[in-house]
Amino acid sequence: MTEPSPVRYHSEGGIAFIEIDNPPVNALSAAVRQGLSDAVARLAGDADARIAVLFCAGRTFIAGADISEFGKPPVPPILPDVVATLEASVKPIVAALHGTVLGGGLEIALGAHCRVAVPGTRMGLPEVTLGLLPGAGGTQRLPRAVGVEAAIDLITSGRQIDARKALDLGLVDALAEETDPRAAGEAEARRLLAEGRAPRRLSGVPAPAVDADAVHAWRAKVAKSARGQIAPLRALDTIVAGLGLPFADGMAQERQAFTDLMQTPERAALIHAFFAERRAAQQDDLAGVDARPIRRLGIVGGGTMGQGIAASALTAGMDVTLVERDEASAAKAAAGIGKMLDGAVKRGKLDADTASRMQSQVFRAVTSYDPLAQVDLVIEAVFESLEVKQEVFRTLDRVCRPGAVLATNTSYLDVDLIAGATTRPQDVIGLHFFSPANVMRLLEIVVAGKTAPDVTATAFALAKKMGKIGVRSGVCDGFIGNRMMLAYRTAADHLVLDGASPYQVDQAVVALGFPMGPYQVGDLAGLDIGYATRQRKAPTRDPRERVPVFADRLVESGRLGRKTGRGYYLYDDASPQGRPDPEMDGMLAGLRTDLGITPRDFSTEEIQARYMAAMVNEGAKILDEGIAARASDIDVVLLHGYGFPRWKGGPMHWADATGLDSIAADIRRFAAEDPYFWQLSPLLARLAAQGGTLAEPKTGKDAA
Ligand code: 3H9
Repeated sequence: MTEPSPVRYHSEGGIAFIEIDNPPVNALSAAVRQGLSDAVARLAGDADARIAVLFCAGRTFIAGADISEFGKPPVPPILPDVVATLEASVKPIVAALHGTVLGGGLEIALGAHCRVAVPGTRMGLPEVTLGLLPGAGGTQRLPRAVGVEAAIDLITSGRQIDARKALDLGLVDALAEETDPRAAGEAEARRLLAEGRAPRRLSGVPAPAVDADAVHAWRAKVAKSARGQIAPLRALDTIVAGLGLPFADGMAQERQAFTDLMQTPERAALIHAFFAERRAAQQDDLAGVDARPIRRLGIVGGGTMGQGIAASALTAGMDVTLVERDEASAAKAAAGIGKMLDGAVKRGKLDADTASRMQSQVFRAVTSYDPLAQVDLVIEAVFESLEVKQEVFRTLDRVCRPGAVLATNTSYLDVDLIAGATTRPQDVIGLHFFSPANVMRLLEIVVAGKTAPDVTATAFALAKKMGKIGVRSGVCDGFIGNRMMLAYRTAADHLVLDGASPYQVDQAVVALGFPMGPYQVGDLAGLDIGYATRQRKAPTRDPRERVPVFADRLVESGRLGRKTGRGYYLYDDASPQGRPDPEMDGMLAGLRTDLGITPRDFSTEEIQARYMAAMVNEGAKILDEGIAARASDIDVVLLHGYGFPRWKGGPMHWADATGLDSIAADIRRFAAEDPYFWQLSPLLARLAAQGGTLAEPKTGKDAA
């Protein structure tokens, strides 16, 4: 039996209605492409129809090509041909837009002869965010619709614009007042019929003139912001080259560029990241488990983290009660949250009235735990000490209603031990937000030994409600992200002990695509935090563990990082982002002499190999121990919490793409010098030997 087409055709009153119904986002699968071509052919022969309305069922107009088809052989009809067929129609076609009109969806709309958008429609060409460029005429038709500069801006940034902006640019012809796309399209079609308007084809519009200076400036700008990515520059070149060519030739070179980019590792990595983010929320063991209702949120602790969580929850429409220890701290927290909401207003994320209503009506800062008796979920965000947190949880256990979810925002501590302080460990879970919590999208959901399934489901529901990406982690020191960070930071410290300068390490890491190196991050966070942890762990430290004595010396001489104007770097008015300290080399040389270390030279490649190997090795251990359920979850954590370059897909994807055998060989080589730190993950060793991948590790049983 053949599947019904996802494209329906129906005509009445002189108008043909072409409706795409391909949930969830009307992506342009092979069946949709075929259905659209068939519909245009039918329109040509339909004696009753003089014009057509193209619209979509469900929550959005077409959100693009079907990404899941990428990397596979293309199935005809290919999208550029479908757009050409649509544009060639002798009867006008009105595209009626709603939801998010993206990528190939916008290219289809550009092939139509008129575009009308309902309120709330957003549109863009996000292909560069997937390592591609618009490959169905977007680089050729968009400049003809909106001009060269606006087209370069939209295509090389991949950003979305709203319908009002689209109207101003000339990307849409009209804004509808009604929200139903079919009705909006019909009204527009009737207007065009009354005017007797012929189809207006963008391919027939003369290409706008190119201003060489402006293009030069754009190139410099894109090269800077695209750092490490090839698609944005290729897109820019494709737009500009097309302007000097006949339309068909412009299309041919766009196709070539699209096909070239499709073969790149950046495209594979970016699409991996796209699906990894969505897969993180899929939890097979929670199928059919209902989340508990969460409307009212409690927060204990109004420091930077508590404030960020509060602002994020308020923006998500939740009612928030924040507990602080005294009036002054409560007032300070409230003021901090007010500032964050004002920032959201300035960035256009929130309107001013809503922000002020949130602060006066749905938010309260209190100094007693009693109001927490009303909340559905409470997040503890106090000082990172097990004793302090256990005390908070004993109080929450006394105060909160049965069934309330009790969450800790600890970033390292044992959630089982925190849950053990209550009489209801099944209600306790870790919710590790990242700072600033009102901006960072990552949320590690730490499921403890006794956490009930519906509590885990509630945590995922909360992440979704707050617009965050929840990633599940088991309990271990530092969970997924901080445990991995400790590993690669340690590898960096060993490099510095053995002869590299912190600046050389930072540069090598930035060259990999991270926004900052580990010592720049250290200066920003404050060097006293790591120092305190090292002091605490000193009595139980394994004697084989190498200590970054240089970091201790910095702190002991009062150099705590940016906040004191000196850390690894020097900070002053002339160099607010920091500049290398000329005394650093001398300090390190003296220290190596004291420790009896003969310094060695490390190349950039060697630094990068060690940094990445430490990260991958720890990730493989995390996967093997079941702390993370899948490699892609680890990638999402590093991409969204630790600045891992998105166009490399995350450390696990990077490792699979690089080859596990070469990484395992590197680790064995490093282990010859330091067998304690460089203990090869058994999973990595096995996969390397079998030619397997971390993305699909065979379990012990399968592998046998
Ligand atoms: C392109 O168009 C190339 C052309 O220029 C040239 C071609 C020749 N394909 O995000 P959500 C799935 S490149 C396949 O959770 P939201 C998604 O995986 C494309 N599947 O919802 C998820 O599945 P599941 C340019 C897709 O409401 C489900 O839909 N377009 C696609 O938060 C719901 O997605 C883009 O880059 C797709 N194109 O956000 C747009 N899109 O339920 C990419 C989504 O199994 N998409 N899915 O996990 C988006 O930005 C968001 O999905 C959107 C909805 C804003 C549309």
